[in-house]
Amino acid sequence: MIDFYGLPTPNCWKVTIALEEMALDYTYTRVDIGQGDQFEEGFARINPLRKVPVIVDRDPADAGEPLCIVESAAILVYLAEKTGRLFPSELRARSEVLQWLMWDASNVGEAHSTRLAFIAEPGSPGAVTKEGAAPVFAAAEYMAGKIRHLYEQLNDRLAGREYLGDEYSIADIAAWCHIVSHRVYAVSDGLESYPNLLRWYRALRARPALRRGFDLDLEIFEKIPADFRQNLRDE
Ligand SMILES: N[C@@H](CCC(=O)N[C@@H](CS)C(=O)NCC(=O)O)C(=O)O
Repeated sequence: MIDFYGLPTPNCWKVTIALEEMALDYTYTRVDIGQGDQFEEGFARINPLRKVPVIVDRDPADAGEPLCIVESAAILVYLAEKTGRLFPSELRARSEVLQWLMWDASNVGEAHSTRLAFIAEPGSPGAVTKEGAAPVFAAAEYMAGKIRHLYEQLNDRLAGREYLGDEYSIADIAAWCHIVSHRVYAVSDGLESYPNLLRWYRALRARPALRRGFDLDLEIFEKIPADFRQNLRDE
């Protein structure tokens, strides 16, 4: 059994989608970062970095104490190695998946959250401050340029291929979870300018296990502003 701590955010969907794709049993504990749950002492003992997602594997392969893992890319690799799924074993194929996973981990999440921080009205999801600091449009535009470049890189990679690696893998899950938010970040109304990316995005969205992972905690999701929610759930 895996204990998963998080809430509906791109980095957390990576984990719930992988858990669903790999058919692993898991519990869910909501950590409401909007309410400051990540700063509670109980949670800090699980993750001193005070971020989600976190998993605790109560049945690790070494049969030892429960094992706690943080950082979404590290969690994806851990789950893939535990199950032997969605991460090829052949040297070159494995290296390619790892490269795209690292490409995602080191570029995509931060670019998106920084862009959102600069466009969000104070107090709205993703805003840097609950009150005070106004949107900073020059910085937001700079980050939009960076994100468009990342979309172009994905679009180029996906020309003539179905997935980032040879087969569907943890690298696709990681990247998809940020691309699903393209409207929220107001970088693009749709993905029509990136036809390969759009085809891949839609094909993955049709996977039942991915949809189950993406449906994480719809109850809290209902509490975020309707336009924000709609921008995420629109097909
Ligand atoms: N690099 C980390 C990023 C984790 C992260 O930024 N998590 C956000 C939610 S998606 C968080 O916990 N934010 C709370 C905070 O920064 O106080 C990962 O990939 O897991």
